[in-house]
This record gives sequence, structure tokens and C-alpha cells, in this order.
Amino acid sequence: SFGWTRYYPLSAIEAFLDDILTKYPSVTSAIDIGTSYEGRKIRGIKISYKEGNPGIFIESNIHAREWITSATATWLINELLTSTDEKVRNLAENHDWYIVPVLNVDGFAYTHTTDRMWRKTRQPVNFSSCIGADPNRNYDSHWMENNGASANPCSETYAGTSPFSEPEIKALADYVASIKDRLNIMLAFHSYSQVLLSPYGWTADLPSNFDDLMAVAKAYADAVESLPYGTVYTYGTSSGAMYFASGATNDWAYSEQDILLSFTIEFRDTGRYGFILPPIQILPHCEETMAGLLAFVEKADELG
Ligand code: 0X9
Ligand code: ZN
Ligand code: ZN
Repeated sequence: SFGWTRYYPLSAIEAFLDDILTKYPSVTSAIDIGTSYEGRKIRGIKISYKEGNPGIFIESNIHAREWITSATATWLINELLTSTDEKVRNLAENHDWYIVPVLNVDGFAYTHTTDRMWRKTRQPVNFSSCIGADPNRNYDSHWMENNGASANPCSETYAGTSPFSEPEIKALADYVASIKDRLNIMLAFHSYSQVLLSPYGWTADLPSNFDDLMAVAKAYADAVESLPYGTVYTYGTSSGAMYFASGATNDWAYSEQDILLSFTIEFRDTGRYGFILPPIQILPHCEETMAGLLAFVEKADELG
């Protein structure tokens, strides 16, 4: 049965979602995001205990090889539904959760069958022998500006032929746009580097609510570091703390959808294992992610 001591292929993650929907029919509902290039369903789950809660959207595994992200997203779903911890109950019951454990379904399947280090989508590019675009450069927000992406189809940061050329990204964007008024937080789960990245990636300018963004990021980092594992997260803007990246999820959510607490979170580790994080680290990582999220959301609620 499903658990968090190993990584699972897409079919097992789908079975996990079905199981959750069957077990918790009154507080969960299936989200049908759309269909990938290769025809796979992109699925999510909504957890809602009551009407009118502020919403939190989690995009996960947009990069195919970042397996710890979907392991964490499925753990989070399970924990929100089963935990008896008072703080987790508050987090679950007073917020609506929209969680898409695997967005890049084609790429994820490919990492299981063929190339563990695949990052991009699997849609062929006309007149190129290289396949796929970087889905995290494909959102329609300052697309291809300021050298934040590549025009070379063989590059790992190829932006695609046009904004939203990748069906998975178009599908996610359409879904988020349809519920954006209910969302105040959007998180994109990535690995690795242990850093929280706010807008902007496409410019070095600071967002207008920079102080609030850094306050919630600091709350997350402090909470994680206070656990016995002592894992250190840093934080900053995407362009300042990492590198220029245009057309990424968090810039699009922030600038085009007015979701004012939008982050990319780069999970464990800092490079020892990189994308191939050992399964033994999944549960400790999930626990510290919950500590981080509790502190982040508490601070966000406080800021209003
Ligand atoms: O390059 C990326 O897309 C992200 N790093 S990763 O190693 N997971 O590929 C970082 C993107 C950060 N920038 C923005 N979100 N704008
Ligand atoms: Zn622009
Ligand atoms: Zn990534």
C-alpha cells in the first residue's frame, strides 16, 4: 500500500488520490485540471471543510525529476485529512487546499521509465530533434524577457514556442485563473536548494509587498530550522536569491492573478544527493515542510 518510505510511479499516486476521495467524500473533491501532451490526466484534489475559507494552491512536480515534491504533496494531503494535532487541524479546516501532486505527468512518467534526470515536458518541437520545454518558463508573464529563459529547444530552460505552448501549463493556468479570487497563497514545490523564492524572477525589481513576502518566508525557515533536523532554508526574491527566470509559476500567479503570497519552494537538499533525495529522507522532509507551512500560513493569516 501507499506510503512515504519510497517513491511511487504515477499510477500509484493516482490510486492514492482515488483512495483519499473514497475515504473522505465529504471534505474532498477531485480536480480535473486537464490533459497532458501525451494524453495523461492531470489530477488534483481539493480539501475543504467549510465554505468561505481562504485558499492555498499547491503546484508540484512541474519539473519531472523533482520526485520529493509529489511525495511531499501526497503526504500533505494525507496529513491534512488525518492529523489530530490541533495546529494541523486548524490549518486543514480553516483553509481550502487545492493540491496538484504531479503537474508534469508526461515528464514524470518518463523519469520512471527512461531517464531519471528528465526535467521538461515531452511535447516535440518542430524542426528540432530535442523534446520538451521547461514548463517553469512557459507561463504567460514576461515570457522570454531579460534572458530568463532560452530560445534553444535543446536547452533545459527552453521557454517553448509561445507562452502556454505546453498543454499542462495552459491547463494549470486556466484552472487557477478560474478560482483566483479564492486564493491568497500559491506555492510551487521544487527541489533542490532549500530556499523560498518570492517574485520576481524576470526582473531584479522588488515586489511591492516585499516585506510581507519575506516575513512569511522567514517564519517558514525559522520553523524548519527549529526542528531537531536543523535543516536550513534561506529566502529572497527568485532573481536575487537564485537567478533570472521568466515565465515561472510564481511570477505569473503574483503579477497576472494577484495572488500576493506566491512562492517557489526549493526543497531538500543542498546538493549532496540533489534531485535523487534518498527515500529515507522523505518523512523527515515532510515533517519539516509541515512545520514550515504551519508557520508560514499563521504569519500570512496574521498579515491579513
Ligand atoms: O529554474 C527553475 O525553474 C527553479 N529551480 S529548479 O532547480 N527547481 O529548476 C527556480 C525558479 C525560480 N524562479 C522563479 N520562480 N521565477
Ligand atoms: Zn514584461
Ligand atoms: Zn524545479
